[in-house]
Amino acid sequence: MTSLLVIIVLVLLAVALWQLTKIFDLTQVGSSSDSSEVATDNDNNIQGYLMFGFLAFIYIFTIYGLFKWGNLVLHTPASAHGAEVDNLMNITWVLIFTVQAITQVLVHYFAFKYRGKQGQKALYFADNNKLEAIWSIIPAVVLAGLILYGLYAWTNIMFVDEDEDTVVIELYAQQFNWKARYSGADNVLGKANVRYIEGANAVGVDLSDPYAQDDVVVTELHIPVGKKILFKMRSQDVLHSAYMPHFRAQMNCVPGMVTQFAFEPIYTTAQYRELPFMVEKVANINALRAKKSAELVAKGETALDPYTFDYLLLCNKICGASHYNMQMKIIVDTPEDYKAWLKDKATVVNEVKAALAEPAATDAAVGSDSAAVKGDKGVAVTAMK
Ligand SMILES: [Cu+2]
Repeated sequence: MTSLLVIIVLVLLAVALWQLTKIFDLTQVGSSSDSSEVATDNDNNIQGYLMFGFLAFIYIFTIYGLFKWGNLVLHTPASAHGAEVDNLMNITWVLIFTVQAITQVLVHYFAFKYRGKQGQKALYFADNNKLEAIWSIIPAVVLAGLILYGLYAWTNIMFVDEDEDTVVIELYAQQFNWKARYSGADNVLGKANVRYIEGANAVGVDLSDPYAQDDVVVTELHIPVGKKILFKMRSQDVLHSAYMPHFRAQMNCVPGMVTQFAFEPIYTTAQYRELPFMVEKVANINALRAKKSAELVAKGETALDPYTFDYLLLCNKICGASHYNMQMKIIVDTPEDYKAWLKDKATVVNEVKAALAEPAATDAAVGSDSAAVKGDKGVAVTAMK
């Protein structure tokens, strides 16, 4: 509401200023001897020097931005292929900045040099093949190089060796949360379809599929360090995008199809927290939080918890009202911790059985006449085995 009012006030201010300039123009009619609308040499000189003013502004703002916000970019990549993505990104940045720095100087300098002068006419210049060849071939070669390198990097990153020992995990996107399904001891995900979603079977696993018997569904993603993880992505409703920035990984989740992305995490969560840049970053965040907490406590409110770093899986497609908060914590464990964590997780099949058994048990406890209901559920459980 406040922002709407601010916008209305700004628009009204702009209209008022516009009207004021019109009134000012009207008051000037007939008062000046020079009412010509043709620019004088003085006007042209002012415009010419303003070109340098604008050039200085964009350079100063760029340099200021780099110093002020440069530390907010993602730091050390946490996956094996991450360095390659960063390299491609850095090359692109260097190219963009170099070309931008040179062309902006040229554009503004020539705008100044050839500013209007009384009595000077523009030279008619049809074309120059040599010049056109230079400014077409150089960008074409540079861009082709960049694209070829990009394609090479992409193919490398997306390649998954079928024979390689990978951990297969499904990421399931729903408005507005993520679930992860582990493929169990057989390392094969059971079939799944949105039509099977019911009760405890939140991601629609086909419970009759032999491969689905050991599948486990969780809401916190654990992955082992130093092992390639093959993610299979599905979406229940709309387009989502599985984005794991620290691992330089992103892939769309499309309803009706399975997409995939594989990477190898190279730092456990504990190791990544200890990296000097992260220690510094977390200390900065906590210094800000401590300041804010002091203000809150002074007002009689609860203080903020200190921040600890965790890898995150985020949604990177605007998928609805709560898109901003669609995230899941990722924990990179040592292989031993990972095994220990996964060991005692209930399978989907068992969870569904337990959920079905629960109401029946409650019914029995209250002594209600629910034999028919219990019978139905009993059939359902048997059929599932
Ligand atoms: Cu989403």
